[in-house]
Amino acid sequence: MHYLTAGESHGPCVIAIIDGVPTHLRISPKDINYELERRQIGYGRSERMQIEKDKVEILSGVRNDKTTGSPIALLIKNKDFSKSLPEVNIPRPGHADLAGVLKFNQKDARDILERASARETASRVACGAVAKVMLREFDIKVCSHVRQIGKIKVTKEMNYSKVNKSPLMCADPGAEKLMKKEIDDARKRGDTVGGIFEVICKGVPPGIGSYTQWDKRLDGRLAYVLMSIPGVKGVEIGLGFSSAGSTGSRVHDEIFYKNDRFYRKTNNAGGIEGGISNGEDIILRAVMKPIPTLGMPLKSIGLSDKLPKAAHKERADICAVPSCSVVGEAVVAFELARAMQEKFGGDSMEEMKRNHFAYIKAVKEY
Ligand code: EPS
Repeated sequence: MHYLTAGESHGPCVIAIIDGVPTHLRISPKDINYELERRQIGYGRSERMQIEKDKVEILSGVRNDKTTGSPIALLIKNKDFSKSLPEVNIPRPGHADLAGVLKFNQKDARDILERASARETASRVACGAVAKVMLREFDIKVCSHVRQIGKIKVTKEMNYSKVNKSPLMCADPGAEKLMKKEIDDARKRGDTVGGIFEVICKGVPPGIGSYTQWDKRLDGRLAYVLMSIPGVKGVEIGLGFSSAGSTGSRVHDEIFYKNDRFYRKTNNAGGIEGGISNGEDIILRAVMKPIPTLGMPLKSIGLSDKLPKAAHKERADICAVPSCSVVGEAVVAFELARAMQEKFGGDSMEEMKRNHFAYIKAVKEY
């Protein structure tokens, strides 16, 4: 299974093509629209989110609400479509503008930023929605929540099952209030804020991914897809960076056995050992940097005259961490579905489920 996306931020639409989805997966536009709508929530987004009301059109690969095995083409129209967009000649520090014009030999950074825009993540969420429906058939759930915005952190372990009701995807109402203030203050200063979100995968069987080759390691694959989201600058799994200051005896999760199942009382490994899922929840965290388009722009240089100028300024988000969290779920769900398909194979859902069932039985009888 893999996908490609196309489309620009202010072009007519964004598109995705998913190849390799098994037949007979029941999928409807409703499943995809639900996730698209979740991506559009968020305190701190720009007015653009009031304009767009993302809805998918399934153009191919699905008949009578079931996948046919053919490539699935998905289309989301942009309401804020414009044929005449102003040129951008002063690159924004932190954006793709400068590196992009140098790489592609462009004079107008508009040709860079229209595709580098995080608008593209709408297509990824559509693909992730298909993957989520597929994973559900194996009782696997992928969810997420926001742990930090600016300086404000969620410090306690919270019940994040109702996080969808929060405009910041935050499970801690006390922290959420302070996070909103952090965003409001940044807006007043002409500044932006970033944060940290956490993606959790529940119900993943042991044995997904492999240590046998570098590019088969599940931790590497999931970190890659998270790092591929615009603005993401770091990823950790389980205890992650804080394991550096600890010791082996405190970090590693001791092994127990009950009711035909190996299990752990801790999950510092974040559900992955040796590049393979170990049957515990997979826990990933990613850092999104503050948005680079600032109301009080940083110093830059004009592309044509090479003179010092304030960086380009336009309508932008103050904080997009909650949306990024939903995108994180999508890319993780897709990569996990891909790894599941590699493990269990199958051109139809029936075949894949048969193989999955037999494997789970063998693991229990081990
Ligand atoms: C983005 C800039 C803003 C965001 C956009 C990503 O768009 P605009 O330039 O039209 O105000 O709203 O995100 C989306 C459109 C979206 O759907 O998430 C950027 O420069 O990356």
